[in-house]
Amino acid sequence: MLFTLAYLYLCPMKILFATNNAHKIAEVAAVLGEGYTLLTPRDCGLTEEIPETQPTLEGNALQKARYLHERTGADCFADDTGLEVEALGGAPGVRSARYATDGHDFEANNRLLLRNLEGEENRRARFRTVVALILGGEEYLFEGIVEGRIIDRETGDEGFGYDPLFVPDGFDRTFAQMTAEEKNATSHRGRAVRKLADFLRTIEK
Ligand code: ITT
Repeated sequence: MLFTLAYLYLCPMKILFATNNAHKIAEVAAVLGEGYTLLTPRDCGLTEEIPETQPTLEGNALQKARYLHERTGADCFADDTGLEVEALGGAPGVRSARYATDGHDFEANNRLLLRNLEGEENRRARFRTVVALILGGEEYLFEGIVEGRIIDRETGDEGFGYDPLFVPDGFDRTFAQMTAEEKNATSHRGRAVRKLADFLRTIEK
């Protein structure tokens, strides 16, 4: 652990991402590109689930980033994402991971979403990502939104979570029918992380 922390300080292009979600790591690494190496909590010897108990995406993103920063002292960032469905008053929103169960059961979440939208004509929805960055002890937030609609059955095998049910505006395919590059080009996370990357580039100059 000491070696990892020392290594972090010596290599400024390495940055800690407060997630254990492998899909997110792959998406964010692709957007940040070769200039950055992402490290995860596991790389710092932290294997526990990082708490996210706040009532907002902003609160959870900050909570996750602070949790990691307090334990490592390193610059780091976290992302919290929610699917906000218009006809459900913005649900599942901040509860997207635990919509159907206590765990991250993607299939159960998707089934419950379809059940709750049965017979509903308004299928408008959006993904919203908030990225919280802690850099040099200062906190920064970046937001990314993609508007779209929920279709009536799961379609596609790529991505994760609600991707098989979400068709972004301007497309006739779900995120789960897109390559990682296509999803990143329009997605909530892609948009938020590009803002993060632009900010990091201005700081480096
Ligand atoms: P970490 O907290 O460890 O980063 P997580 O899976 O808990 O990972 P979030 O709290 O940010 O991630 O996301 C809540 C849920 O929203 C997640 O479990 C998925 O069901 C869904 N979700 C997040 N990003 C998504 C995406 O890009 N596509 C589809 N569903 C997504």
